[in-house]
Amino acid sequence: MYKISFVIPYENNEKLEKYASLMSSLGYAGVELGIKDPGLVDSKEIKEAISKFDLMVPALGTGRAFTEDGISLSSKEKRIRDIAVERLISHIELAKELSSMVIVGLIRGNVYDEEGVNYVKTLLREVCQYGKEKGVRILLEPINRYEVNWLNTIEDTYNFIKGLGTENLGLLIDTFHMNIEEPSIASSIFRFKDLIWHIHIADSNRLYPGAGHIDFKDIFRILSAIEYNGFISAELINKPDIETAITMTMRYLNSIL
Ligand code: LER
Ligand code: MN
Repeated sequence: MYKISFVIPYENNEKLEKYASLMSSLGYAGVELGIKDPGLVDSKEIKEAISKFDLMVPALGTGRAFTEDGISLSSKEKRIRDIAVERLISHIELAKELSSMVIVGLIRGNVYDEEGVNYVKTLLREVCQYGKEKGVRILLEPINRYEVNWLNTIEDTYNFIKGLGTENLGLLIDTFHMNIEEPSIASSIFRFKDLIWHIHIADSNRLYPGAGHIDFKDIFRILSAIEYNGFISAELINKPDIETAITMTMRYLNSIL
């Protein structure tokens, strides 16, 4: 039995409750939230909404700070790097309330030189230390080359994490990115299994699983072999609409699991 969740961009509780109600009726165990600025949301309200439907929040996504506000840990501007750290710290505060992990994906930013890499190393260590004090784990996500220019493969990201020497930083792997970057999805999962703490699924076209050509049966075979017991969270382009994406994802997973 896998714990399945679904990623939604958090806007307000009305929408959260609407989607959470559908998810819970379909057998989802969690809802993953993409939050631009946790300073602008009420953790109690979110907690109330998700507990009504008996859902967990396995992880909080932080990428909207990058895509919508241009904020990153690798920025040349100290002011922007400071804001990125502040955002991640406030995500950690919220994650503590919701018993979630915090995702570092696009918010790491692009790097063009050693200085950029060093900014991310130093700041990520600080953020992880803060997470450790709060009992919150952080996830670093390999993302494909068309969205960010480094840490594209699981191997590179794994080595980067090991090099940092942190205890509470693990891998979030995403089938959409793996389909582009990994030489073999199954062998990458197998090789780096000890740090895989969270999984995003989407098909090759970023639509719901079953809408493209990723071999999910093969992926689930390897997840079963490594006894993966974390969440599997669908992170999709929600077309034709979010209700259909939520429904079709579970329908497809039920048909192959
Ligand atoms: C974030 O989890 C991700 O996978 C990126 O593609 C952001 O869009
Ligand atoms: Mn992802």
